[in-house]
This record gives sequence, structure tokens and C-alpha cells, in this order.
Amino acid sequence: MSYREDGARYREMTASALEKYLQNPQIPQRLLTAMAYSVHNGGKRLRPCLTLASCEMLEGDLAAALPVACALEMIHTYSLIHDDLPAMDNDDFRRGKPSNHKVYGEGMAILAGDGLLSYAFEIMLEALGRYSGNPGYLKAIQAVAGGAGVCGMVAGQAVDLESEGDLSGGAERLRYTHARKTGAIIKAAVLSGAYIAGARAEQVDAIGEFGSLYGLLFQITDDILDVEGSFAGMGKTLGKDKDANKLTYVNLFGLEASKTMARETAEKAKAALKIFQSRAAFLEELTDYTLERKH
Ligand code: GRG
Repeated sequence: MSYREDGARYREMTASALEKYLQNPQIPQRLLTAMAYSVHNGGKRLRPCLTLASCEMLEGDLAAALPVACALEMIHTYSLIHDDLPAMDNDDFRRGKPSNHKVYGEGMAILAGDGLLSYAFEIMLEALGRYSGNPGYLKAIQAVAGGAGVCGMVAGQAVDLESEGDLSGGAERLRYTHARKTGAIIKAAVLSGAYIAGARAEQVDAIGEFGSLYGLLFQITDDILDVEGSFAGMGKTLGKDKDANKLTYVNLFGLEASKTMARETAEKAKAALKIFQSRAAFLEELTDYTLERKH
């Protein structure tokens, strides 16, 4: 199967499973509608694709990985809803459509984010019950919890918030922030798929290394697109990083050096996949696509 076909298959599996999770009649209607609005409004489903691709690369069971893939998309969606709030990045648009709080109000947007985060863990723990015979399942959930939590994405967002208007932390603080704010959940996505597939220690190390480098690449390209991208492509307000004097690759190193770093990081990411030989084709092509991405 080609890269495109595999990607479409992963996205379809994820979309139909998310659809079912978000028809739960026990969730109050307006809360459910607010959660579903952001889950279904045009995300690339990158993190679920990473989990499913990593699991399939190691010949694991995709049905087992699917609840974790959906949970990652819910956690990612919560982070975007909260990031768009006036108290954080204050963005009126996400994926070209009004942000969650612009449609449902700030209170309901906060709850939609809280709901997605907690529902993600309910879903993973319910699946852990069904897959208790799989020794990697608990590790997969631990990887997601760590990537999303106070030593992962939340830590990165906190330090990012503190650094606004203050570039004095330099490259060290930039690396810390990016590895956690964006990288940690991306690394957790590939690691969780590998754990569920029963990866051996050297495979876990290789996929973890890939996850760190791919996460870094994703964030460097995000910083570049904040300067060079278009609203039509990105679906959000751009150019805010420079205005807010934010700690980004472009603000710290300049556009051209950032592009060179992105290319070098993509090469290193692909090199980390070497031990998987031709089975790594999807993740390699995803890396090339990410380097060239426009959204
Ligand atoms: C609120 C705890 C908390 C964390 C927020 C994700 C995040 C942390 C902030 C968003 C700011 C941002 C633009 C980060 C850059 C990387 C990133 C997460 C981009 C969006 O991810 P995509 O491109 O989104 O995968 P789609 O829309 O495709 O789902």
C-alpha cells in the first residue's frame, strides 16, 4: 500500500472510532456538541497516524492500538481548545473555523477540553481491561500520560507562557519548551504504538529517538509556517510569535538557519528508523511530507 493509502486508512479508522466515542448519550448534549465540534473539524489526525503506523510497522494489532490513537487525538484537541482561550494564545480561529470558545463560550470550551482529556483516559483504561493480556498496553498508557502531563505537554506550555516577551532563556529554554509542548505527545504517540505491538528494547529506543526528532521537526516547521504560511493553509492567525516576542526557532536563529535545522533534523529522524528497513516507509515519507508541509 502507498503512503497516501495508508494515511487515508489510518485517518478513516480513527474518524469512525471517534464518531462512536462521541455519541455517548450519557454526556450532556451541549458539552458533547462542544467536544465533537473540535474533534471533527478538520485536524490532520497526525498523532493517531503515528500510533497506528508505529504499531503496524512492528506487525502489531491495529484494533488494539485504536483506542490509544483516539485518546491521543482527544488530548491533542483539548490542548488546542485551551490554547486558543483568551487567557492563553487568544485565537479566534482554528483550522479556518471559529475557535471552540467563540462558538460555545469560554466556560463550555474549558469544560470541553477537560472532558476530552478525562474521557481519553476512560477510553484507554477501558481498553486496558480488554487487552490485559498484552504486556505493552499499560506502558502505552503510561507513555501517553507522561507525554501529555506535567512533565510533558503541560510543562512545555507553562514554560512557554512564562517566556512570552523574554528571549533570555535562549536555545536551552527553546529546546526544553519545544521538546515538551509539542514533542512529548508526538513521541508518546509512536512509543505507544510500539509498546502495543510488543517492541523489543532496541526497537523502543529507535522509535523513541525517531519520535523526539520528528517532534522537533514538526515544531521547527510550525515556527517557519508562522512566518511563511498563509491563513488559507494553516487556518489560524499567523505572525503572532514575532509580535509576542516568543521563543521560537525563527526568532532565535532566523528563517534560513531554521530551514537548515529542519532539513538536518528530518535526515536524523529518518536515520533513526534504519533498523526497521522497508517497513518504515510510511514514517519516512511522513517525515519528508512534514519538512515540506504547508499546513
Ligand atoms: C493547553 C496544556 C496545553 C497545551 C497546549 C498544543 C499546544 C500546547 C499549543 C498549540 C500551539 C501550537 C500551534 C503548537 C505547535 C504545534 C502544534 C501542536 C500544532 C498543531 O498541531 P497539528 O498541526 O494540528 O497536528 P491539527 O489541526 O492538524 O490537528
